[in-house]
Amino acid sequence: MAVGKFITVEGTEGVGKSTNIAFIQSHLEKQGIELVISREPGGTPLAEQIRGLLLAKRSEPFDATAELLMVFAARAQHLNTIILPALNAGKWVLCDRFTDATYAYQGAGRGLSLATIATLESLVQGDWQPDLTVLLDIDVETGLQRATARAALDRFESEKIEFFERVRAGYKARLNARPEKFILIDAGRPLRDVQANIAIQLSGVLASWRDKYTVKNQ
Ligand code: Z5A
Repeated sequence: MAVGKFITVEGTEGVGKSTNIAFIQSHLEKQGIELVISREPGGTPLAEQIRGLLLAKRSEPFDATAELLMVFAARAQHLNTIILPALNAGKWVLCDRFTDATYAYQGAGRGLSLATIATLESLVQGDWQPDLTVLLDIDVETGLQRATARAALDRFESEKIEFFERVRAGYKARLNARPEKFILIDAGRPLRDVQANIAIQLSGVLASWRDKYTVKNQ
């Protein structure tokens, strides 16, 4: 049986990942693709507990290396108990954030060594990578306005604007290093335009994969 595809969705705060994951899910399911939706950090009960620790505001300063190790601990659990079994069963996995977020937040945002991140990535994933990453891009101020209007801010969302500028630049660096892996979407536009753009670009990628993926009842 063909293994499924692994698609990730990335971007800075308030960029509309949750909203557009629902749209991508509907787009893929209409093609008969069996899909697992998940997220990072999280995706399993244990990894969701780590997520809770990572996102909670606390008085004790959070050491950046401890944060990095917890992100990868959650990822190892998620990858080996949810993502890889689903892909090996021929399902596709659509995931809200993955390792590009670590390069952007812990690398560019916190200033941790990219070489250290690459070492942990290799430990957890080997050379395995997502098949496609949908990068939603928005200017930081607009994104933060959306996030603030939506709900109370968590520990990451409470960072200063300079942090999110570095994160955004970190994502752009990932895109520039491997553009063939990404779809870049201007997420600052009205939702209808954003989703029309996603549909066009995603359809192009699906067409290029057409003879290689598994659909229900095949
Ligand atoms: N993190 C990390 O540091 N390192 C890692 O390796 C990983 C993660 C994997 C939790 O992630 C945190 O973990 C994250 C980085 C860190 N930082 N934070 N915070 P998360 O992905 O769960 O958290 P999030 O960024 O807050 O994601 P979210 O909840 O999915 O929010 P969103 O992307 O902004 O999506 P949204 O809720 O769909 O959109 C926000 C609002 O904007 C909402 O009211 C929408 O209705 C609205 N919206 C969406 N699109 C539009 C358009 N086009 N126009 C107008 N309004 C819109």
